[in-house]
Amino acid sequence: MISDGGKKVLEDPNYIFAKLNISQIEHSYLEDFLMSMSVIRAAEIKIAEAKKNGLIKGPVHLGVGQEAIAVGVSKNLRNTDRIFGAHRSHSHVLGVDNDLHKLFAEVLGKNTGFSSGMGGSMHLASKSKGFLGSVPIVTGTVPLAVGAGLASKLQKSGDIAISYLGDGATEEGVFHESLNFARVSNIPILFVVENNLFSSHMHMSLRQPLNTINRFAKAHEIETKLVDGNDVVEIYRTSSEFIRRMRLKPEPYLIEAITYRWFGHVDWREDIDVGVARSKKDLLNWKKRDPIKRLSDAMINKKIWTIEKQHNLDLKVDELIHANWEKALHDDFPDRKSLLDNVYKYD
Ligand SMILES: Cc1ncc(C[n+]2csc(CCOP(=O)(O)OP(=O)(O)O)c2C)c(N)n1
Ligand SMILES: [Mg+2]
Repeated sequence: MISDGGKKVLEDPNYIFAKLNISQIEHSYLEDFLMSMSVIRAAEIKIAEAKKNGLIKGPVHLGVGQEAIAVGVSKNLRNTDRIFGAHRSHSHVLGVDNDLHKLFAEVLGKNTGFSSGMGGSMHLASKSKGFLGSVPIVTGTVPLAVGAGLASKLQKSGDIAISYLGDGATEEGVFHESLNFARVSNIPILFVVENNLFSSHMHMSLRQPLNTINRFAKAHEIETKLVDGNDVVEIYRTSSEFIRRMRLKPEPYLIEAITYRWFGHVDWREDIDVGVARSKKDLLNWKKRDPIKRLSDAMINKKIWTIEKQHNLDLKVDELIHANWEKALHDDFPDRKSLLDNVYKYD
């Protein structure tokens, strides 16, 4: 656990969060982080609104509040890396492929989507950018990512694998098998655990003796770091260092990023399926730890950003969302005859 003066820990909603340390990071990187997080946030809010209005048929798992993690990690990745997500993966795919039109088309079931409209929110893929897939089966992609990392090692390409997973996913047996195999085989894989403290409606405290999970990495002799998941710079720095080392010498690493989702487990309501140990007050406290505002504030404080620039960025994001949403809305649904295409096949 990371302590704050010995009193509060990161996973405590009352934690008095540290100011972002943005020194020694290129300004262009900081602006990129701000832009990417803002686009992901706005895209998910658009999806929430469309789900509420009945435009989206399938379930959507939104990661509003958790944007810093994928954005910080993705900055270190290249198209030939092998990235896997899960059921809450809009940020994971947008982190490496900012094609909003394809995401919107996919959740609307249109044939121009990331998965030709056949998968919806929980089956995203963008092979050309290295995002090899996301599926709703909790922990289902973790061993696949290990295998993909092993392939990179055998090919001596210097490419790595990324496995994004939640705290709940660490409670499946295959997660532990994956850690063990990755360790004994020295596989270049970075496990990125987004610990938002909930598995569906259940708080960590009802499922585990501790609210953090990095002890599982330590048990398998995997180097790990517990980070503030709402601090994009800390995530970038930590993943950057681990990934630099992995490319030189294949080895697994694990980042545990403590965060919180603003919406309920699924769909647009803040209060649905949130279960025990999530009060309005906790949510409000976590919103104060907004990763986007924290970065913007830190940049304004350092006089490398202004309120006006922030306003212009917000306008630009709104335009992007609007244009891509309208385009996706007008696209076609897949032809009925194509419904069995791509079943049991990945091009
Ligand atoms: C194997 C399996 N078991 C249960 C479920 C139902 N389920 C879907 S998401 C979820 C919670 C996962 O929690 P976590 O891994 O922490 O991810 P988060 O939703 O918090 O992002 C559960 C139990 C499932 N999809 N797959
Ligand atoms: Mg979780």
